Amino acid sequence: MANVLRNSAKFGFSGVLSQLSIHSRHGRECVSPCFSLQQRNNSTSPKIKVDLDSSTGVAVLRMQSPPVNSLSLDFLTEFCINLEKLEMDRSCRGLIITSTLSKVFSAGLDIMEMYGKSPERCGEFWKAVQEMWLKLYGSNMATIAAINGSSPAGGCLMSLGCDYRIMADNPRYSIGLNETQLGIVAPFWFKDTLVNTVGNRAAELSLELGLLYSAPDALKIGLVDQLVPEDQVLSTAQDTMSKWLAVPDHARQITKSMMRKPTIDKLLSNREADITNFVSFITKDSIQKSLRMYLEMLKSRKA
Ligand code: CO8
Repeated sequence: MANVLRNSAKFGFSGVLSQLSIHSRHGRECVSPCFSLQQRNNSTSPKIKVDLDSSTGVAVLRMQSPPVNSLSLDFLTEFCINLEKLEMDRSCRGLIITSTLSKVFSAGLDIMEMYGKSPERCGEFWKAVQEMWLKLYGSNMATIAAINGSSPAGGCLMSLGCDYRIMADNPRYSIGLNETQLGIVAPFWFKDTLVNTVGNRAAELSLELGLLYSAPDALKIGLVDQLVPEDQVLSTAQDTMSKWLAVPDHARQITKSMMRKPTIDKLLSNREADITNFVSFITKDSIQKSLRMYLEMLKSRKA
């Protein structure tokens, strides 16, 4: 599917749908799609697992919400609660975020959260997306994304929220803010975060074309900082973290705040308007129709 999205700039959203229907999906077993989607959304098992090593002060947060770690309201709530706990824990100085799933870091926002939902629910969802970014981008901890699979759209945003990104050196994995390919527009704070990471020109190309970059191409534009063999992503993140933690916390934190605060403040002072914009956009008939087509296509792939 990543290839489909990467290669479908010229087709737009409906093109993505038609392309999707002819691609295999890593041989996953086919069961009723309606049932499996609902089953995933209603799952009460933890979507996040956190291990804090008190001897190093480093926590590893593992996303474990099959099939693709999509960012549902439940997922985001759990993610934010865990982040807040770690933030308040004085023994925790560094955070590594990774995925337990093979081939996927996070598929981004959960599309089911944006289809057929009331404006109130959409607003609640969007507030949780904002919260995830605000907490991560503004974290006092040193943060590293250990990207061990594909990471489109909201998954890319989560990675960009970290201080450093290490990705598996696998050209089949992709990362990027591909929103325009789905006919939707990345909000200003997605854009700002990307500009802060890769610079204005690369961000402009990337956002307008909705580019998904292979891991090597992501390294070339600075979207990720380092590629390593797949089985070394986590250990490299741990080694790298020790370098970040060798810097005195207060100096690193003040510097991080100096770099990121203007971007954070921009969202904080426009938060309600941003929610209103999202709700009015996502509940438009035309956008809902596109989402419905997308969901029908997902079901038909398993019929
Ligand atoms: N949300 C919900 N379900 C998803 C999502 C998602 N984002 N992505 C995949 N799934 C589901 C699939 O439908 C499939 O379901 P089922 O098993 O029931 O058929 C299952 O997860 C597995 O998917 P794949 O078979 O495609 O898994 P692969 O391992 O082949 O590929 C990928 C994994 C590469 C992650 C692939 O699924 C992918 O590229 N997904 C794209 C997801 C996507 O489109 N993300 C964009 C979401 S929008 C966003 O994040 C920002 C929006 C900003 C909004 C601004 C508005 C103003």
